[in-house]
Amino acid sequence: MSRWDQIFNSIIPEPKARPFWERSLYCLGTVFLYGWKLLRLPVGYLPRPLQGIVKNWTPEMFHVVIGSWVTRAYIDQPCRFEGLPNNVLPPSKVPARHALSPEQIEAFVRDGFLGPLTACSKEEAAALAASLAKKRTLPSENFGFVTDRDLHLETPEMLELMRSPAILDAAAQLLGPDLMTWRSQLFFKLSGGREIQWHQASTYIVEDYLEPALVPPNRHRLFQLTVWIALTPSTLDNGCLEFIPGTHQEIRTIHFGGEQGFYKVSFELEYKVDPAKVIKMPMEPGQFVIFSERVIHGSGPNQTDNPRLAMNFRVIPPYVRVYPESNFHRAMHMGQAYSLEKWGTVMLRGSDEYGLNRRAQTPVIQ
Ligand SMILES: O=C(O)CCC(=O)C(=O)O
Repeated sequence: MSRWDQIFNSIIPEPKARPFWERSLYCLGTVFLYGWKLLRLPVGYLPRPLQGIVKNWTPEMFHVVIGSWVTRAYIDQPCRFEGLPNNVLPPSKVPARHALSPEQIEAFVRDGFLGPLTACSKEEAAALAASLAKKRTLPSENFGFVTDRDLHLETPEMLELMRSPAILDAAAQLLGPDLMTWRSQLFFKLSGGREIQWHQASTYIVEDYLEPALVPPNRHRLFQLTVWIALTPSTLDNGCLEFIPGTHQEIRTIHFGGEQGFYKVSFELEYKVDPAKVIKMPMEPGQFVIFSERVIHGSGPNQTDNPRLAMNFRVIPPYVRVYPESNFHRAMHMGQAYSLEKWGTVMLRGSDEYGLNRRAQTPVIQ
């Protein structure tokens, strides 16, 4: 990334409450960029980070930011849920022990999540938890700094679990037979660890408000699944995952500020939660849940003396482009920026007829 682009990248504001004068400047800038988009002026004249806004923000995204004088925004590129892809694998094509029942598939379409199911034994989960606990304290071989992101690219036993047939056969019945992963993350919530507030995502433009990490052919069809695996017991007291069923139908707005904060940024989802509708999902080590990242989800604080250790990974069909034309990805909520030089997707199941995405070159996974 050029120095010039870096400067523009750094002035894109992370979500938080701001004084009126600052919001006014950002509002004027946003009006300017929306005008550029409406007049269809060539984006090539703009610095690269600003090109991202003009190209990737939808009119609704501009309206909310400008109309609220930069106090609100969409949490991600707006979309509605139009159902599963056409090529999902029928249950008869996977071993009977991994076949989802019609009720399970219907529940996923209705609620946006499915689980818990079982991927591996408690002992296997505990062994992986122990090795990842060490690994996450060292600088990542791919990114060069300590991070919970994408450690599957350098941890064969993590990738082995991600390739477990129980997980991939279930995912294939919701997303189709050909599956790759583009990202993983550890969620190690230590004793006293904070809640993760309600959130949702779709193409992950929420991470830098410039470039979506994922570009599917149709944003409204399901094009990604999150698989979240418990590596230690995940309980009501230590902050198990929580979902609000049916909320994957649309992407909501946020307002900046708020008490809780979302990792290192500060916003609150504009959704009035009815506690009676919240589904809490305790899990045993080795169990997993599959969900659409669009369903509103979060987790409570860890009020126990033991850590709640978990990992997730994101699954896509190979027709979804990942980080197109980027060699750098900034996640403002993590306060981290990742060079994509050594990053790549990893095929998990089936084949890739499209060849749209770079494959990881890490020797460990060849
Ligand atoms: O592990 C958690 O508490 C939150 C996980 C999450 O938000 C996710 O997997 O998308």
